Amino acid sequence: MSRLLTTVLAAAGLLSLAACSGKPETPAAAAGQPAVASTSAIPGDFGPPQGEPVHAVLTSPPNVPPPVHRDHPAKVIVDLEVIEKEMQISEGVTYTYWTFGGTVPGSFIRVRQGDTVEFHLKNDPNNKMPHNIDLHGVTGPGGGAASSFTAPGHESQFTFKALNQGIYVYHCATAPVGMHIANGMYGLILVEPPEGLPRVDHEYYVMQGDFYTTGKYREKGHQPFDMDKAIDEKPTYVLFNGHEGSLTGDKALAAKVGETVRLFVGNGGPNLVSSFHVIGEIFDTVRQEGGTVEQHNVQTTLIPAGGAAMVEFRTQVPGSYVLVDHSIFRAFNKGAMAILKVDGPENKAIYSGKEVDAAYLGDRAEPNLHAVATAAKANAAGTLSKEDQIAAGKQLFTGTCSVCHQASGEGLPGVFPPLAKSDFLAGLGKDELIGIPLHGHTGKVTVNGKEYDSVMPPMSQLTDDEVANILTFVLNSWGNPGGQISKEDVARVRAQPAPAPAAGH
Ligand code: HEC
Ligand SMILES: [Cu+2]
Repeated sequence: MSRLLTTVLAAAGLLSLAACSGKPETPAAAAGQPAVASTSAIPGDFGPPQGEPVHAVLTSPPNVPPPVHRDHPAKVIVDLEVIEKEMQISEGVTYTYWTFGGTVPGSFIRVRQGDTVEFHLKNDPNNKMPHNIDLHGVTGPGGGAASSFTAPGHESQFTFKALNQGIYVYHCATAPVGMHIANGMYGLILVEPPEGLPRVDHEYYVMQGDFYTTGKYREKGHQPFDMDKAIDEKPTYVLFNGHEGSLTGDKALAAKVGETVRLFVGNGGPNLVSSFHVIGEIFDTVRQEGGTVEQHNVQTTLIPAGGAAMVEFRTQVPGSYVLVDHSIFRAFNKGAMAILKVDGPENKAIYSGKEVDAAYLGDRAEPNLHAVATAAKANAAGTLSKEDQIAAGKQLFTGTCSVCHQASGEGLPGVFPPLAKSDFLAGLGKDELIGIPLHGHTGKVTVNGKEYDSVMPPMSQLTDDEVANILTFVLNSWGNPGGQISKEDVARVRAQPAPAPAAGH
């Protein structure tokens, strides 16, 4: 509205008034645009496309297409195909995603301000649902949604001029809109300023989204979408780039010491706002909300649902930098974690040493849950052996219990009791043992002649088969008495009321 007004005033030559008052303003500057000659009265319109039409380079996350490097507006053709497909959301857990281009988030699109974009949206004939696209970088009703409604096996076309520079979310807007977005239908389009963005060594594409499955976090097998959880805004997963572990282990983002990194960080939602933070880095520059104002020296930047930001920093010391949503349960208990691995020489003057703490990240840094997935499959097939359970339990123990009881099971003197050759553990009945991870433990315990009086928090986020596998591993390790716990045993104990905390405190 105000831009329109400015444009109208400029056309009438009325802005000279502002110039006289010592505050020169061009329509372009008023709209936060660089002062590039515009051939029409509409800011960001640099005239008709010139030269042969070009096909946009589309990339899958975390990759970003190369800079445009063009000094004139062009006609850019974007070909995007909607694909519905089953993929892994977490180790051993599958989900039916709806995608723009086969990935979550969808293909990254990069154009130049003033470009005329001819958009082709295809809906794969094997798909079951109609889809469309609303690009926040489009000026026009629905951001293209109404013009792009496409049934399976069809293709739609519409054209828009990219008037405003910035980093914009696109998403499906077909009813039920929330469900289409929750299934992964979002991505980013970058509209470069005419002169391009400042050069950096690495550009990466990271997008957060919240997911709603009928089963619990990491509950194995195929998990359908849960509409009730979505309406209540209670996600099962909060993820970067659509899958747990999509940017960790050997898929981590990479840079070298002294290099500059630009992250295009989007948030597809559908519900949550992201408190985007990189553990161990300070953002030198943030273009918050994807706008043109640059903010400096930022620790955590808010990325609204349906919003994006450009985040830039120079790496100074090597190590693993952890991208999180600093609403921190989402990082440690719902998957919102990614890694930027920086290689290069130490600089002890900047930072003394001791890298990522394994106990801080647990199995999250390098998910290695293949044994867990194997056990889940065997479980489903009814062929689960004690050996499968022990192998899976060992992985889960590393991620969950070893922070306190240590990988060796020896505990920490005076703080965390040992599980290795624990006489206390050996004396417990099956149900009492199962009750410890389910309900936690408080009050005095004496283990191998030493007294502990501390608190073990309940680990009720673990599923029945996870608890069964962990305890079977513990019972069969470090000189403990052996035995086997089934998931049915755990379900039975979980259904019982929690016992009162042990006497003695
Ligand atoms: C946050 C730290 C922490 C984590 C994580 C933790 N425990 Fe514990 N655990 C404790 C503490 C502290 C005690 C002693 C509590 C007390 O003083 O009453 C304890 C006690 C126990 C005991 C009884 C004492 C003994 O040594 O035999 C068992 C069994 C046990 N934990 C198993 C587990 C298992 C299995 C897991 C993983 C699912 C786990 N714990 C995770 C801190 C932890
Ligand atoms: Cu859709």
